[in-house]
Amino acid sequence: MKLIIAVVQDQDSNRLSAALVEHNFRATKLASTGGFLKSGNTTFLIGTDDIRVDKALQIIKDNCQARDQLVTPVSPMGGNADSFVPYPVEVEVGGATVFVLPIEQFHNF
Ligand code: 2BA
Repeated sequence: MKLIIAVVQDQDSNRLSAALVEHNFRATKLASTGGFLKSGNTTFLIGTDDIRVDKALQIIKDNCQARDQLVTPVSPMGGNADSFVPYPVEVEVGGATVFVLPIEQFHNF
């Protein structure tokens, strides 16, 4: 058995949730925050049999899209901030960041 941890954008979370249910996957959604952008994202915990991992990854891939997001850098620490112009920088936020972990034990009491 494996635990899939998938960090996805909030905009994709409902669609992904529905697709997982439709394909009979069990999942838990957690509200999370990206360390870099400090904006909300959604983390899915999906416990599944080894043979269904590829199917789950395909569903995640099909339902999550990469998007560009503008980030405005904070002013520099120290030095003269008068000449600092905080130009927004565009970063591409991935469709999904996925980790697949082995599960030692699974209990559903
Ligand atoms: P954030 O940390 O808010 O990152 C959002 C996007 O900002 C990233 O997209 C990446 O394109 C960019 N970024 C992140 N750190 C950066 C840095 N130090 N310098 C320049 N650009 C940077 P993704 O890589 O697709 O990540 C989307 C979200 O997935 C992340 O949101 C974070 O919540 C999670 N994530 C990504 N990699 C992770 C990891 N290794 N461990 C845990 N969570 C991760």
